[in-house]
Amino acid sequence: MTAQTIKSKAAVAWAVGEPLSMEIVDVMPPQKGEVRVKMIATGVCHTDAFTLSGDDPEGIFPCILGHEGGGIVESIGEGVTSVQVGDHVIPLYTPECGECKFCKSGKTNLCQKIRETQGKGLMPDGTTRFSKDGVDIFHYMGTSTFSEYTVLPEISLAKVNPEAPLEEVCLLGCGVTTGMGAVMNTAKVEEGATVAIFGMGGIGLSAVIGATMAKASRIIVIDINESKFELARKLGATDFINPKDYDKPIQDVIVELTDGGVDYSFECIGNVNVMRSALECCHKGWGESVVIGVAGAGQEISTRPFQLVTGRVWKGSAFGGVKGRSELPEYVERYMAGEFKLNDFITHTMGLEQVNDAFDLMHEGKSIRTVIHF
Ligand code: NAD
Ligand code: AHE
Ligand code: ZN
Ligand code: ZN
Repeated sequence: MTAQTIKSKAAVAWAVGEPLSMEIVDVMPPQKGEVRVKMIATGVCHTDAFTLSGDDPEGIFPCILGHEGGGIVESIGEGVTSVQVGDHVIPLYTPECGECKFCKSGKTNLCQKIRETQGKGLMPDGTTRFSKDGVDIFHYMGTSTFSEYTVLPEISLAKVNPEAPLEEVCLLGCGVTTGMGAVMNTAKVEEGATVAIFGMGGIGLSAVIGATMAKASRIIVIDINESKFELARKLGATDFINPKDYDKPIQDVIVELTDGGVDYSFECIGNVNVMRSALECCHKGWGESVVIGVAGAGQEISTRPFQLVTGRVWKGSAFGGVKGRSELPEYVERYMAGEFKLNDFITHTMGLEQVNDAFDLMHEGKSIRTVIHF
């Protein structure tokens, strides 16, 4: 039977800075090459709050936020062959078409096939599938997981093991994959290396998991909220630094502590001053710093070029360098095999109606991840 427009519960961001509003929206059937997914669960990531705050140059309203989901295929559009109704899927804000210059390069996970329309809050044909009383509502990051039903391009879905609990593996749709992948794929941290990780939210804590798996000899974690250190310790962090305890630049503290600096550092906050500290705490000659945090519109990073001339390397990482369709299912399998846990991260669960509370908990530093259950 051909799919019809359906009514869906959704948390709509009508305007910058306003609380999300619970609405019943219309969700059109999936068009050619698209898939409609019934969401089962979604995490709330700092990037959702970042876009809602107005700091995201690509923020476009009204929209339906959310990009860390897990769901089940409800219907498929014309020509869709790689998933079928009933498949369990994780939405991908970094799709994988397999045929664009980026996908073929073997050098990046940043598929560009639909990047332009995705950045404008639209499906690849330039239109939206969401509306309320005839008013169009934009997509977000190509995923819009804060809706009971959402529509995505086929290339933006990873098909995963149906045995995996979607209420947990949804976190692999962003945070956990991003942190682990940045350590393992982007930096390729090796056994015995020293590591500094700035920011102990979902991303930084996942980087701790990655560094522990890589058998780093020292994992130094830095946060201004010391309540985050307990879980960091449990996941394998060895040293804990609150910058507020020092009256000198934190990079100097780390350089002294590590006989010249760390081999690798990761910025998981989105603060350009911390990005500088993260670079400058790296060892002369070889230290590498990876920017993961997303900074607001108009902000820029700076350092003395001498820092780079003398061998430090500054890099960035999106979605942990992971190619979603071909590599994410393997992360799910590794989770199923018990290589890492996800429920440590889930400090709160709630219904979509409470999603604004999830943002409050994040801003108050009280949550790691809130998972919304539909
Ligand atoms: P979060 O809010 O859960 O965690 C941020 C942590 O940083 C908190 O523990 C906070 O106390 C700490 N912090 C804040 N200011 C600090 C400072 N000056 N010094 C030390 N610690 C400080 O956020 P999250 O969900 O873990 O996301 C972290 C960042 O990563 C955000 O900028 C987010 O947008 C970005 N992100 C990037 C990618 C990517 O692919 N590059 C993916 C996901 C998230
Ligand atoms: N739209 C913003 C940048 C936002 C951003 O950097 N997004 C990350 C993912 S954050 C997930 O929580 C990303 O992967 N970016 C790569 C991409 O292609 O968007 C801006 O500055 O315009
Ligand atoms: Zn995210
Ligand atoms: Zn591609």
